[in-house]
Amino acid sequence: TWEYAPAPESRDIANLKPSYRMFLDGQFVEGGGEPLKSVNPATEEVLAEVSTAAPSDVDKAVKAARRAQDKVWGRMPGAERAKYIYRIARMIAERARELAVLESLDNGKPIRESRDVDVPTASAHFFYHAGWADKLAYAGLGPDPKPLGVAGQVIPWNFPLLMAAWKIAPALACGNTVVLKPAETTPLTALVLAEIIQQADLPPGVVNILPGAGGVGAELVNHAEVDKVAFTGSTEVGKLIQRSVAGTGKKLTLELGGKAANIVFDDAPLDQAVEGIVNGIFFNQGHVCCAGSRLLVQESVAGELLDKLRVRVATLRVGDPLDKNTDVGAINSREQLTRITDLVSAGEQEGAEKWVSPCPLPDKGFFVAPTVFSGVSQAMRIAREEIFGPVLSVLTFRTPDEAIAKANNTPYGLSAGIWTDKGSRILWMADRLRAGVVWANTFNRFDPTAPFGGYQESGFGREGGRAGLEAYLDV
Ligand code: TXE
Repeated sequence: TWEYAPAPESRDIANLKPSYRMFLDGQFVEGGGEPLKSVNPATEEVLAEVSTAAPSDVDKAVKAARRAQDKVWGRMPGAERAKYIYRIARMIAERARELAVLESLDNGKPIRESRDVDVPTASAHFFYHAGWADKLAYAGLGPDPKPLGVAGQVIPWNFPLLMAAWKIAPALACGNTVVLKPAETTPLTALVLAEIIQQADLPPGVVNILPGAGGVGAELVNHAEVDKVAFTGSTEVGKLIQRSVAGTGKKLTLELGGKAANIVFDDAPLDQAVEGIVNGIFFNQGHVCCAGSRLLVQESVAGELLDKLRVRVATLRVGDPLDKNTDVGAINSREQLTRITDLVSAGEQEGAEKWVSPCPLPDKGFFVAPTVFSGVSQAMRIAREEIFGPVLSVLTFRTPDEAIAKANNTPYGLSAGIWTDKGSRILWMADRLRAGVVWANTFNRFDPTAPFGGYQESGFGREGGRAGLEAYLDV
């Protein structure tokens, strides 16, 4: 047991307003849709009322983006665009504390993560792409690549500000304009980003941010004047979008779910591996598309590793996202909580052995204690389906070939991890793993210079790195 330290990060820092309006053609305006209430998942209290877009607002935003692309942004020299993008990057960094606290309030993630990962990485993404804006001739696509036009972008709730940065920064660097829809449960930091974009003096219409539920997303991706669709979210909705844009000539990139294998060999430094496993599945409450949700451990060290893992996981503190000592925050919504608990019940019914961290949980809010299932077989739902919560499924293997077969036995293919002392084995494994990202002796590392994206049902297209520019350019 332990005492919770009083939250040193006051929620006042978030500069929370009672209501937020959408950002359309350079102005904050009331949308024609039914306002939504953004809820703090750690307390279940309403944080703010947020205006949402009606279909006519989507149309206005796309038309504003079209005008801005044709007349201003698409004609501006790259070096000029870079100045605006650098300004956004700097302003995110200047307002880092405010953004971090607001993100933790709206999403439920621990302040340490929003402060050390989400916000700085969002800023880094703008810095990195600003550098590309005048160097697109070196993107590898030909000497004079052109922007695609208007990008319709739909993002999820697990990294609200960071996903907005991943989508907006490359689009702008390449000369496209943007209409972005944040997720309905986490619209607040995207709207502060809109404020930053307005204060950075971007020409009206270059970026438009329209909150709303899935219907607004559908309206946006199906708008005839959208040239490029970028989606991050569930595989189910990704497939829907893929069908709906088929035959339209729109370009599409999808970043969908995952069921990553984190593979530990008997020669791995086990204590270091334990830290990587914990980071792999409990970072951001497991609401991570590339989460290391399947631990594959070599049979000879499975017992020892599991003992160490349980001891470590039992020290994780679950609770107030604004407390700097918190390791695991709140589940983002009641719907997600239900999805997680349903899959945990399925794991029990299918006969896996469940171990739950004995940590105390707050009385209010949406929380799940870190859970580890051992004795998991490949056919079980907890080995096949994305749980998107702090729940780890442990399987074993004997040989590297068996590890590869089990790791690749999934319709997904976003990421994987390998823990071993042998460099040659890392390369041998990485070559055979069907995953867009393979981490070796580490996990969940993100950098704007590295392309990120999936194989198979995890989607297609890359975000970040030079490869990411392809999603927003044509020759
Ligand atoms: O996702 P949705 P949900 C997975 C994760 C989670 C499950 C469901 O397993 O448990 O998906 O989450 C918008 N046209 N991931 O229901 O619905 C929606 O408004 C256009 C993994 O929250 O896909 C939101 O902005 N847009 C994932 C966004 O899509 C539509 C992250 C994502 O919501 C739409 C999130 C439609 N028809 C969930 N319907 C990852 N890869 O990281 C909804 N949306």
